[in-house]
Amino acid sequence: MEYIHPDANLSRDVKVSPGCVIGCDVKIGSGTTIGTGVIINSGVEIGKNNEIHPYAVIGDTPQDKSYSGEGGKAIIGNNNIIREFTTIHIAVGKDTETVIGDNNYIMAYSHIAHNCIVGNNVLMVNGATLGGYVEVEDYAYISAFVPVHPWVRIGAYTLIGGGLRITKDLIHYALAADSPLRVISPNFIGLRRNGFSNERIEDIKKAYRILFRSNLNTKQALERLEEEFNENKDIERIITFINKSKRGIVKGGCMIDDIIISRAILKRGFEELLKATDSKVVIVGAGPSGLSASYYLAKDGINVTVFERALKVGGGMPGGGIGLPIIVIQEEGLEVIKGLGISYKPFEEKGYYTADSLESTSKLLAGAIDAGVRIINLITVEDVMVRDSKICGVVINRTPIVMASLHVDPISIRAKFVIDATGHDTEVVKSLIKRKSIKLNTPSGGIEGEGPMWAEVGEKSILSNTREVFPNLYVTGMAANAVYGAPRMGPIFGGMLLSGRKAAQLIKERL
Ligand code: 48F
Repeated sequence: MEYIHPDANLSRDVKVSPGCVIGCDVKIGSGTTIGTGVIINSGVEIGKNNEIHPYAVIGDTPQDKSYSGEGGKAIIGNNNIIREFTTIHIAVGKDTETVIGDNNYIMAYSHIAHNCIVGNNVLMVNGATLGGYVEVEDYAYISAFVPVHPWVRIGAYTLIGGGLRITKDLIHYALAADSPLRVISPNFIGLRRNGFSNERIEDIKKAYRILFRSNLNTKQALERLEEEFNENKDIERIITFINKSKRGIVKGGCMIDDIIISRAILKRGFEELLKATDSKVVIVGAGPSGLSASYYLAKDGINVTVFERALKVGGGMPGGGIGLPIIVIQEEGLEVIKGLGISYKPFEEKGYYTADSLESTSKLLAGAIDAGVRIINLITVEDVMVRDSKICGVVINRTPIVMASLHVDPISIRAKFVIDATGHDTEVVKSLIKRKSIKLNTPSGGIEGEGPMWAEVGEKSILSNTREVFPNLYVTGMAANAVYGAPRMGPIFGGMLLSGRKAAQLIKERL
């Protein structure tokens, strides 16, 4: 049997199921149904057409130590659905209220603490829990088992992902997820469902970008919003909401957006290529000699671009000898190795040192990049530019285009000096001498061709072969020996590094 206090004021058509207890001075409006075992305590006013499901407890005393029986209220509007075992408490403080508006759907096991203010059309999924004094604006969607910290304010049309703790104010229209909670984007689906036009959504998106994606702090971002949005009610709501915030707002954090990733790649990638179009020195090939030359030039503040055909840089260095990741350095090369912080070990025979080929490649590369070298990979230099019988740039194309032999035109890059560091293939020099009129600064006027393996001679001759082979075109590394007809030398790398350094010195003398 139910118990209804004689002083309770229920409209005539209110349906009360068995096992309910309804206290003194409770008011319940027409059309409301009350399920089995519901308890509604003194101080509660409920409007029309609400559905209150079994075992909900409405109007119990606040779970707040400061409450001393002063008798606050809980006021509930119309058309709410309040599901099983929901608890809603009266307010702390005389003449104060816990308020729930209209058309809210409060699912089973939810809790609305003392002094909360819940607007209209709010959805609280099972187990959502509002601490004391929480304010929830219209159309907010609070997913299952979200604990909301006392005093937090949740703006209208927001969505908070399931099980996530919210301890700061959440601005209007936000979709919040992740732990710790962050604003992912505007709640696009919620906004569209609730009839927001594309223009309104676009403006909200722009405002979010200013708030969460610019480098402005909140104060600066609010100023920018005020400047940029004139009489825009949606944005004004956000501004007012943030200005009133005492707890601070849930921040945007770093949002991962696929299109922003694309834009970042395109913008920076093209910026670098654009800068490369006017380089002081272009080095073709990011093998050891090319990287070494680039390092010594950039260290002196010279604008250097290295174009590398391959995906990976380092040329023949990372492969060491027969794929064992070890290279040999002779005494003379140690100075460069030490300068780059590469570790080395003396071998049993005097004057030979070994180093890890991967460490050597990485440190050489890092040294060059730190010095300011611009290295662009997957670019093949397929020709040179010549004016007044002098080299004045290179012609480049994307390696995949070249590999696929596609008929796609290349573009030109200006440079005061070019270094051919393409190794055995001497590709830059080869592209130059395709023209019959061209004569190189070699005994035959052409490429002399690389000699068979002979490290002793190869390492000695490489420095004298590192020179200007045609006006403004230098050769370094294995390309130098191949052009001037000296031997190859296998996995000994001191000569390559010193050759790069010499090429840099020769050019610096002319700048
Ligand atoms: O071959 P590679 O390492 O040349 P290196 O600096 O060093 C030679 C040693 O590795 C080794 C040796 C040791 O005694 O003899 O062979 O003289 O690096 C040359 C780089 O140039 C790139 C190529 O992918 C490699 O990474 N390259 C070649 N042709 C082009 C190019 C081109 N046309 N455009 C851009 N990069």
